[in-house]
Amino acid sequence: MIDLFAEHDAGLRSHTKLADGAMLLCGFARDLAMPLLTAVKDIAQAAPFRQMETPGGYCMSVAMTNCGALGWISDPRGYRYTEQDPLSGRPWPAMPEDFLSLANQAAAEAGFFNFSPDVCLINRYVPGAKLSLHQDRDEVDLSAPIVSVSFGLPATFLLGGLQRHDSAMRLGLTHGDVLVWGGPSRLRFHAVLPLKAGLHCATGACRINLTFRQAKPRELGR
Ligand code: MD3
Ligand code: FE
Repeated sequence: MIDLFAEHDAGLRSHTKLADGAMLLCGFARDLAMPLLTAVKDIAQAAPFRQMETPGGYCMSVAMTNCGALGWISDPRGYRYTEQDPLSGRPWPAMPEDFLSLANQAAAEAGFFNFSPDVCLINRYVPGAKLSLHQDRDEVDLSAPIVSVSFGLPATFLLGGLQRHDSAMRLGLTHGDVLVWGGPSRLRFHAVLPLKAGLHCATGACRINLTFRQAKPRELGR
């Protein structure tokens, strides 16, 4: 039988190079949404989403939690990675196998092999929540890429340059989209515009973003 949707489906999974080292994999994680979002629910039972305080004294509009050997946190003392969730004093929940393999496959698809993240930062956006223009530079080994997976409500993304005031490209991110950036794009500035209200069948009234990073230096011989 002829699959009338094959071409359409392939179109929804196209890969787009955004810049040197920056790749958009449209719909790459779509088929994994249900198991991954179920895992997010379990992680959030052990390590609840919370709005962190910035060193400048603001409360972040995005709610965050982590899984993996390390987790990213912000508090009045600064940004850093910790082995324990400061809310409970316990280690962050383990990173599920399907998180790891998705991140590794997406990185490989973009030309970064053997990506083995030790952190998955989980961001939850409700309407109005945003991330201001920033660089991801709290990681020791900047040679590893970052993989970002979007679920639920769509968001508008700004992809800037290596200088804060460089012009930025506007990008729509929808359910199942995966971004990989590394190499010469690893330190690009980026931002997420305030989320628009809506409902998505997979997440309800929010957007969930998984950001996979290698925060610690890789051990020799691994
Ligand atoms: C840079 N979170 O947590 S992808 C973060 O949507 C963060 O929640 C984003 O930025 C979010 O620090 C995840 C951000 C991103 C995407 C593509 C890029 C940054 C990029 C491409 C090149 C350079
Ligand atoms: Fe970032």
